[in-house]
Amino acid sequence: MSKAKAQQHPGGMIMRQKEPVNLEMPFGSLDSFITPTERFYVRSHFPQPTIRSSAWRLKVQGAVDKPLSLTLRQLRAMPARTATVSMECAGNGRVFLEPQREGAQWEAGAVGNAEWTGVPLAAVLERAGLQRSALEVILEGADQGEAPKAPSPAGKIHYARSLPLAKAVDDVILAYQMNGEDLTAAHGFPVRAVVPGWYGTAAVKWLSRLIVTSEPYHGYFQSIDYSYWQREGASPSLIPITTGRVKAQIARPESAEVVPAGRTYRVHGAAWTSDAEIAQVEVSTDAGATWHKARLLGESTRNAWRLWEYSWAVPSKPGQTTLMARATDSKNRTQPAEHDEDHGSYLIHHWLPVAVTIR
Ligand SMILES: Nc1nc2c(c(=O)[nH]1)N[C@H]1C(S)=C(S)[C@@H](COP(=O)(O)O)O[C@H]1N2
Ligand SMILES: [Mo]
Repeated sequence: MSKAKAQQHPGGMIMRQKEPVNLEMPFGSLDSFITPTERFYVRSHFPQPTIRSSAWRLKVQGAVDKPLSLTLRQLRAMPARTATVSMECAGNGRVFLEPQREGAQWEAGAVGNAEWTGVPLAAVLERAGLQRSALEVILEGADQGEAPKAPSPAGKIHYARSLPLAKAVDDVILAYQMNGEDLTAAHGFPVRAVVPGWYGTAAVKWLSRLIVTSEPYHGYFQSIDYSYWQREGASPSLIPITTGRVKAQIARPESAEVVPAGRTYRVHGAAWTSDAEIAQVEVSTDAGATWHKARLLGESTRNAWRLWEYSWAVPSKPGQTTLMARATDSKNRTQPAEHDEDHGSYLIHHWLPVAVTIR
């Protein structure tokens, strides 16, 4: 594992990249349903833009009757909604792939759960008046840079990502608060999108423009990057990463932890899925040979994670063993034993191993 290579950030976060700054939560430190903002992972592709709230505008353009240019004050004056929503980077867990893949070597901490407050995207679109041809809404961030992978467009591009209209008007929030405080610069000040049940890639930060299109959008961050192969019969088709996959992660014990022999150990972690409830979490303490039901904690909140625990009667005989967790949701979707190679270095939700020493 890349643990030794990774640097510790002053805030107790693991630094995956210095510029632009990319930070991972040490997942072993999970101890609350809501991830404190300073422990919420940061994933940024381009340098963080500096935005003065007085100068900021949200432009709404394209297939709308009335293009808008909203100030932050105008946006904040609209009826607000608050929702607790988990967000996972589609590359979370990449370090577990073999052979090793290009990209940030995330362990288990590119995921978090926060309370977001903002304006429903539907309300803003309604104010602009959608034209009948409207098909998708492109969310564009103020950050920009050169796209890293070929084929790439010439010059600098903004981070941008589209949503089908049905999702855009369903439950997407244009959030200006996270955990009851104004968004921090790293998490998208002054406004970001929150897209419940979808991977983080669609949750555009530093939102500056909404473009309603009548044609499908094939931007860099949903084609060259953040896409995967879906099999239609025998013919794979490249599609953008959208909805999250059911997944459980163990927070403790951590990889390489020494667990006391002959005692009870509280194995615990979190599990999440997309537009369904977590129905069950199981834990294996013998590398996937046998499974035991974990206890789900708290209440189920749609598109937020669910914490869980399992009391492990640790054998009295010293040795090595591997723990795994797997979740199943109310739509009967569960985690695969192996990573699906058609998903490349994304959508990593197979049974992740946690190797420990019993002593
Ligand atoms: N403008 C902009 N929005 C962005 C990104 C970005 O680089 N620029 N990264 C995306 C990705 S890949 C993820 S996983 C989430 C991470 O959000 P966070 O940094 O608040 O955790 O933001 C998304 N929104
Ligand atoms: Mo991401």
